[in-house]
Amino acid sequence: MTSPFKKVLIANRGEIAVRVIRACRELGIATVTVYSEADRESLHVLMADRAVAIGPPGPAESYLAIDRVVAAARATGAEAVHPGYGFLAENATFAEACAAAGLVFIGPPASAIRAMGDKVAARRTARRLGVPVVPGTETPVTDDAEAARVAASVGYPVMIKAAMGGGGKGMRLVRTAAELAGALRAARSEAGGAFGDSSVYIERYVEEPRHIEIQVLADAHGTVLHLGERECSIQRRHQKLVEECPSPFVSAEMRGQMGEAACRLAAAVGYVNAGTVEFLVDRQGAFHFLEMNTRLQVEHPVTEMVTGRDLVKEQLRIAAGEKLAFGQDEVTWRGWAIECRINAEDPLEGFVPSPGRIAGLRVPGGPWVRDDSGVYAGATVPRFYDTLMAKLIVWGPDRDAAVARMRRALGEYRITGVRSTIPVLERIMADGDFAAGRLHTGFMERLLGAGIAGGPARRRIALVAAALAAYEQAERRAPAPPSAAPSAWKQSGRAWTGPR
Ligand code: MV4
Repeated sequence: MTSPFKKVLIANRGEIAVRVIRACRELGIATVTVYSEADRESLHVLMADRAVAIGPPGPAESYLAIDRVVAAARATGAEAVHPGYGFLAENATFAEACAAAGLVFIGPPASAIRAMGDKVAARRTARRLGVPVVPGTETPVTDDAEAARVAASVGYPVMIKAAMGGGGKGMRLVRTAAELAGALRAARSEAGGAFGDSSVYIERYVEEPRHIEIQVLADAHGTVLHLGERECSIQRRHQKLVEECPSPFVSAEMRGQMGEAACRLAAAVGYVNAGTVEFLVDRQGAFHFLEMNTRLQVEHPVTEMVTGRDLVKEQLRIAAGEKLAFGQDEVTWRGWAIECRINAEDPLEGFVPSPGRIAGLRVPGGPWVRDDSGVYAGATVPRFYDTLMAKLIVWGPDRDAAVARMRRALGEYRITGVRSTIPVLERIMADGDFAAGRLHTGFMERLLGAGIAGGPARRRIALVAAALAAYEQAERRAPAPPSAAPSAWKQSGRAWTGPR
């Protein structure tokens, strides 16, 4: 078998850079990574064949600096660049800069990135193709009167979203006409600040939606196919915590319909490489196109485990101009996979980042357990980047087996030195609604609202209120010193590792 490339530069860091290095190595491709001063001893640097220092810790001067990344690829003789996710992965200017420097961008054409980057244009494309979209505007809304007309016609509540946004940033829920003008102003200024474009659009609000996305693969020879769905409804503030494949809600018939819609959309914008089409699914089970992510996603491993296809290898082969070696009828789904995101965050302190040195680390293993990690014992989690340290992925013959295996694996996980999301992941896996597959986007609010212990929610809230009142009274009598050790309450919470 011939390698798609001889040498690839990975323009990323952390677990995804490691994931791409692994695929390259199995294909006989030499790897180069870039790194910032904060990542001198990070795992992707230790694992790559070569690593190039590109600047200070701030992403704007390193991982987002197009000229520095391109220069590193040229200097090391790389033929192609894999952007991972985040950073420059959905930057059309970067894709063009790679091409101008004679480098293959391992991702879609710049034109497809742009076509999907503008969410209003993407909605229009979907509608033109007969792909269901949430009722709303076909062009960005400019003045208050027009917004009021649109909102009244689609019906309240509505959502205001940034045209160049995505992933939930800059969204505003508007319940009544009276709130509209203020929300519009706030959304515009937020969008302008975050995306450099203050255009916004309006959609009818879908109550308690589920977030289900379709993985697509397209080659440069006109084949577009899908690898089914991922269920991503377990999120907190638009950060996914748990993903699974398949979704407990999706029948073979619905998978076929969503998959066909996703492929049609990808084909219409000339998509090539791996991409993901996001849908909102309402309580009646109807799906609506939301947006397309023109990159490899964090949660891609669950699709790999169930379809048996290596998405990063497919990306490399597609970028090298190879034809997809299988057809839609050869894509099959076997068993169930679940992914948990192990973030350096403190779930007992509102999920604040918990960067620092990992003192101790013991990762789970055993049958059908996959550890996609960017860290090691002794490594430092820098404070400059996102908090994802590792992903824990398990496979089982059915959903119950996968949940049991994930609970077993989380129970084996030990990380010291930094706080992690493991305790909250254990709670999700132990939850009755989760076990029953009753998932929706309000799941985490309900779970976190329920507090640390078990029992009826209202009683626990009363209990916490009483404890707080007693604490405040004690505090007034004897204020705690500023650097006091964590209270017994917090310590017991942190020590809690879930039902065994
Ligand atoms: C919505 C919605 C309800 N109605 N759009 C959040 C992420 C971004 N990609 C879109 N999001 C939503 N869009 C309409 N018209 C509710 C959400 C939403 C959500 C979606 C998926 C998963 C979790 C969520 C949490 C809050 C809001």
